[in-house]
Amino acid sequence: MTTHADVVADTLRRAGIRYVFGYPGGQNVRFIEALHGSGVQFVLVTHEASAGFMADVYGRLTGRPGVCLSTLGPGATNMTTGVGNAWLDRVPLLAFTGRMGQKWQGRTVQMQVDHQALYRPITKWSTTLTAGAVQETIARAIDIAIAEQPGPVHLDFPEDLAEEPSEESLGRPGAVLSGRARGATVDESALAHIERLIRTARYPLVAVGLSMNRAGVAATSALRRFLVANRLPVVSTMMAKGQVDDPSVDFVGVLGRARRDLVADFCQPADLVIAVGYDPVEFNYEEWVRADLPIVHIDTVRADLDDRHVLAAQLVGDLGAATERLAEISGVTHGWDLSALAAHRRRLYRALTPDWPSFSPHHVIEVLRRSLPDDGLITVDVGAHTHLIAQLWETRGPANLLVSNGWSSMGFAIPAAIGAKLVEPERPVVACTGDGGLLMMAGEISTAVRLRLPVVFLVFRDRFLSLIKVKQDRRQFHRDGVELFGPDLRFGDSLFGAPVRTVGDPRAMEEALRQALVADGPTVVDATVDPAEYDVVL
Ligand SMILES: Cc1ncc(C[n+]2csc(CCOP(=O)(O)OP(=O)(O)O)c2C)c(N)n1
Repeated sequence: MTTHADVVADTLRRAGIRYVFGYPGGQNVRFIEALHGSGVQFVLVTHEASAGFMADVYGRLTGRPGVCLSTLGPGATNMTTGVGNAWLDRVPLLAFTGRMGQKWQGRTVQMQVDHQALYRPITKWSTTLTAGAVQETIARAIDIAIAEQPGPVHLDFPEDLAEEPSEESLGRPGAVLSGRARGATVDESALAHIERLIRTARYPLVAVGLSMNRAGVAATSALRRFLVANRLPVVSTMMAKGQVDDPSVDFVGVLGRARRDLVADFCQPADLVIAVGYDPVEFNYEEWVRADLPIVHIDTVRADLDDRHVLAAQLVGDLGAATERLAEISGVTHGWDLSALAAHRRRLYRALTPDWPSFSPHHVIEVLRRSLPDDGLITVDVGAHTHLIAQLWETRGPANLLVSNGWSSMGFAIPAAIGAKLVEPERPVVACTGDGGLLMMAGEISTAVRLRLPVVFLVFRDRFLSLIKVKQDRRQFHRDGVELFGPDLRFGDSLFGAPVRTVGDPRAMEEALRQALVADGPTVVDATVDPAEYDVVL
């Protein structure tokens, strides 16, 4: 007998999906049983938010929707934090929630809330699977999830439907991925107008954003050709950094992060902003572009800009096609002093690496960079350490740094690293997290132990929610609610069986990383740092 749950499992497999990350309730057991042996592996996590984060990373790295699963009510609410990440970081994802049988709809029932109302604000579509339309609904959900801008779709899966026999035949043609929905044409008149604007500007500045991460390697290289041929200075958001922080490119720095004032100083003369794949969800135009400074917006969706700002032109559509055409523009003359750019980069580096006597966050970042191979991938949590990593870390490639920045959720890095290691087992993967982020997601270290995943969990252990402490200190407020634990707290030698290596200086950290990067299971590198430098580097 083929159940509706079998049909779901088969449809996911045929869409090329290999994992469902989740935390079950009684309502999901038939679905999990259907996944058994189906080619789609169920990965148990320790909190549903992690299931969403892992599915998000699966979506980022593969371009196919990541899939997560929870039970109803509290499982569904827990999972929203991870699903929201895919919503604001623009990642294709399918979120399945179990539900009571159809006869209980609208009744007062233990654990039951309105899942559609819960998921509507953080998904592109929220619906319920129904008999006879399972393959069609999932195929549509996948198309919606991957269409620009990508995002999550929520699918409620009633318990009785999962159990019932289905009339749908497995592997029915036409019910699988129909491919990424992308237009490949370029609006010629907008492009010609943009080229005129670039050629007449005296100080054209390029800004790159996270949509470029979805445009593929050919688009990255076309963008770089355009930048190199014309020697145009470029800024980026944190998520897009890997697109352009390359020695071949005139990279100024990351917007809105550590020592943003120095980046802004260099950009001061700009008289045109050419924004490529710039998604304001990471950092609004209004936060850094003067109202009189014209903006050219090239993205998959229209610009979100207030009326005081000048949108000089916009080119909306496929970024692969747009960047290819930009790469044809050469011989742009401008007034930027590129020797001043080299001096600016040195000044920025010095400002981010103050001569500090104690073991400090920037030392941790430098040791990690020296220790991690070029193809290494880091996932980054949210906190003071994030600001410093954003500006200081050399990414050495577009898909080497994963962070939650549209959603900006603490707790991302640990599950994200687990998801990344499952998708790309050959690459070294390091999760960089504050101690606050660690405490939120510590349970997932047991997931890495169970799956025997050699992930390095690098903790910036500074005892505080430093980003919030810095904000309190600057306003001379009390340091209430930001101290996580006292100086004497010890992590112990292992966490759920993963060795913990506590380090307090660069040499010890280098040695700990050397061992962790060749280990056959997870390691926690517990870097005890002095957060004092955050007062000057942020
Ligand atoms: C889920 C969530 N809760 C709260 C915040 C607000 N927040 C941003 S950074 C931060 C402090 C992070 O502390 P920690 O993980 O120790 O990193 P640190 O700032 O010390 O580097 C907080 C509370 C958030 N972004 N996400």
